[in-house]
Formats: sequence, structure tokens, C-alpha cells
Amino acid sequence: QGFDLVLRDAVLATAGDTCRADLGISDGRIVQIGQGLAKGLCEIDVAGRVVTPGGVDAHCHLDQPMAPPVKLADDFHTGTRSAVCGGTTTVIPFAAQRKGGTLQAAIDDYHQRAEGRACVDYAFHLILTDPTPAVLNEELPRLIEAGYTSFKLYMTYDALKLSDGQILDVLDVARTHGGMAMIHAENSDCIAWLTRRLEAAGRTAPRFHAVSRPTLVEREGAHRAIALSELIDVPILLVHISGGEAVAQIREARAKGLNVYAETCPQYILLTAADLGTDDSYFGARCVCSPPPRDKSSQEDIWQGLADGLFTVFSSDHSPFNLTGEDGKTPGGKEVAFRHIPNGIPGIETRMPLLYSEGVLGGRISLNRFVELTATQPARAYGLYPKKGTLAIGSDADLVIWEERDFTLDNAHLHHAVDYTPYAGMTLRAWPAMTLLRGQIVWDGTHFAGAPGQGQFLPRGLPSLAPPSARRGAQPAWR
Ligand code: DUC
Ligand code: ZN
Ligand code: ZN
Ligand code: ZN
Repeated sequence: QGFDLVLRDAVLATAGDTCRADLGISDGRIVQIGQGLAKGLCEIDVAGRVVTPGGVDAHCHLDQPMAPPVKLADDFHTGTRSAVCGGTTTVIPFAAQRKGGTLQAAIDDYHQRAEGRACVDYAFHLILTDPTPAVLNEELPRLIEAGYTSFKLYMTYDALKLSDGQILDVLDVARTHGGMAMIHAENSDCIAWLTRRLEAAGRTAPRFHAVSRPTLVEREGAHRAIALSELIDVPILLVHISGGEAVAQIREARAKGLNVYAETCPQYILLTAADLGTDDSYFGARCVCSPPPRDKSSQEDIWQGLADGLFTVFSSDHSPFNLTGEDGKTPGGKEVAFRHIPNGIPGIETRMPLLYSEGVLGGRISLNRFVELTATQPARAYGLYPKKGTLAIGSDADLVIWEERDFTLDNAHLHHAVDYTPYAGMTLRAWPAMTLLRGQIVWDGTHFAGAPGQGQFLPRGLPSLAPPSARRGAQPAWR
């Protein structure tokens, strides 16, 4: 009973530990970790390089229908191909409920989109846009039971947003049945009001996107979302946190003992509002995302939260809109008012190399914290641990061997179907030399070596972060 594959002489990094050892794989799983393992059918000499768990990108958008003419450039094939080339072996994109439609219809639709195309293992978060009594009382509890254990709620965008009362209804279901509520926290009316004022003044260039969504609208949204979760006494996860003011709200909630988790993304440590342009030129459209990138001081606040444990997960929020083309950031090649520029930037492939380069090699976070943010905590938060997110006996052999070398990033290096990367021209200091999915080489450092259809759907358990707090003990009078 030899091993199918042995990784020889690796520096194995998990969220809790770093050690130099061999790693034995059979049937797609890690079966032994130790020194001097017996010979495998195949051997890879890692030669002292760092090996981490494959990344879990818990926030990305693939083949998600958008309001025409806007269209995502990546489907499950191109998006997940891009993911593995950057070290990510599990993705959790979103299945959005249509208003008037059921959650089941959304799930069925996304299974069809993913099946036969995904190159990495995948699950879906739901997006709840229409929490009818049938959804709250029947569908959502049933789907949580069936392994769809997380759902995103929007406080903004007319087509998606829920009222505070609707959010309370959904959080109450989350408390009773488990599941993780992810909240997009921005004050919708402030954004709409500012957008109208800016347009009335003729201020429609891309850079005014950031002016229409100042940091206080995120601070207010975060504050309100935290209050709603405190009222119900249920954990929430605040997605794509961009600014220091929201970070302060989360710190205050944590200090009170509330189970408020948070996510941030590469754009909030590497871009600023200046990347949307300093004049009215349209070039800045490429960096339009929501929430928008902030300033240098917010970047420092985000880094601090990454370093000290405030942030739970580090995701890409990969939103693959082409810069040019019929349906992209310049629809039909036309320059349009910022209101019509699709919100989001690509980043599924660059997420891990950017954090490894700037965070680990830049001396801002430890290698173990890197693993925790990019793999272990996302797996725990969304019910995939310990199958995914760590190096342990019995875990899937999803692995990244890291190569530390400097190079200048260019979009031609990337494997997405998007015609740009906002990080072009940056010096990266590391990139995966190899990515393995369940023991199979899917990226060899030069070429994508996987295949569409090899990714498997992952039914999920409940979050394995802290349970709802029992601080108050007694049931509230309304329950
Ligand atoms: N929220 C996201 O999660 N992604 C893109 C845009 C947005 O507002
Ligand atoms: Zn969002
Ligand atoms: Zn998103
Ligand atoms: Zn290639």
C-alpha cells in the first residue's frame, strides 16, 4: 500500500503551524505527513519550497446573469481555469434568486452552468432578493439542510436590496436553522441621492463613482447590519469591507463579544480612489467596483485588520467585466456615466499571489495567517472544513507549491477571459509553481493542466466558526 504521490521535502504551512516534511497522497487525499515517507508511484521534489493548502475563494462571480447588456466575461470554465493557475482550488460563487422566482430555480440554473465546466471544486452561496413567506418558512430551511448553508443579503441596488425588516426575517431563519448570512453593507438612499446630485452637476466620469459611495455609507451600513444581527443574536459576515470607518465598527462589535465576521479583498489594500482617475478621463473605469477603493490610510486600516485577526476571510470578489466590448465597462465601445459602469474588477487568479507577495514577503502578515485568510477560515465559515482549507490526514490533497521570484504582472499571464487586470505593471514576488486538485496537477507553473468538468460540487455543512453567542442567556420577549 504505497502512496499514489509523495511531495518530498516541503515546508508545509497551515493556519497553525509550519514544518518541514514529506506529504503522502492516495486516492486524492492526504494520507500521511512525516519525514522519510516510503516511495510513491509518483514523486515531486519540492526542494524546501513552501506548500500551502489550495485556496478557497469564497466570493467570486461566475456566469451570473446581469441586467442586459452587461454580461460577465467568465463562465465556470474560464473563471475556474484562472483560479487554479493562481492557486485556488475551491470557489463559492453566487446563485441569485430572481424576484418572483424560487431559490430552487436559482440553484438548478447554477448547477447547469457549472456542471461539465468547472475546473475546481465548487459550491454556491444564495443571493436572497425576495424573502417571501414560502422562502422564509420552507425553501431556505430546506436548502440549508441540503447543504446550501450561506446566503448574501444586499442593503443596496434597487434590484437586489432588502429592507431592514426583511433582513431581520432572514437573520431569524439563520438563527433557527444555522447558515451564514453575508451582508453587503452600504446605505442605498445616500448612494442614490449622491448619484442624482453628481449627475445634475454633470459629474459623471468614472472617478465620481467613488464620490457617490463615500466611506460613511459603508460605515452606516455596517453599523446597521451589526445592530440587526445583535437584535436577532446571530452571526453575520460583512463582505468586501473597504474602509477604515467600517473596520472601526467591526472592532467595536467584536469588543462587545458579537459574532461579526468580515471579509476584505485585494483591491482594498492595493488600489485607491485615485485609480478611478484624477481627471475626467475614462481610463479609471477599469477600477470601478463597489465598494470603491479608498485612500492610503484606509489601506493601512485594512492591513491592520488582516494582520491582527479582525478579518476572517480574504476573497477576490472576482467580477469579470471586459473593459471594451458590447457588454463591458465601455458598452459598445461607448463611454457612459459612472452609474452605468458595471461594478467590479477581475481578480480570481491574482488573489493569492498578491497577498503572498505583499503580505507574507512584504512582512505584513505571517505565512500561517496567509493560509488562514485564503483557505482555512473561508472553509470554516462556509462549512467546508476540514475537507478543504488545511493540510491534514483525510483532507483533500488540494495543494499549492510556491515559487518566490520577482516578475512584472501582465494580463497576458492570466487565464481569465477578461481583457485587463487592474494590477498590470505591478511587481509580484511569488506565484504558484504548481497547483494540485485532489492529488492531480492542474497547474504546472507554465500551463493549465486541468480539464473542465473535473471540479466537483460540494454540499456543505454549517459554519464551524463560533456559534451564536449565549451572552444574554434568556430568550428575548419577542421570540
Ligand atoms: N458587490 C459584490 O459583491 N460584487 C460586485 C459588486 C457589488 O456591489
Ligand atoms: Zn456586494
Ligand atoms: Zn461580489
Ligand atoms: Zn499557458
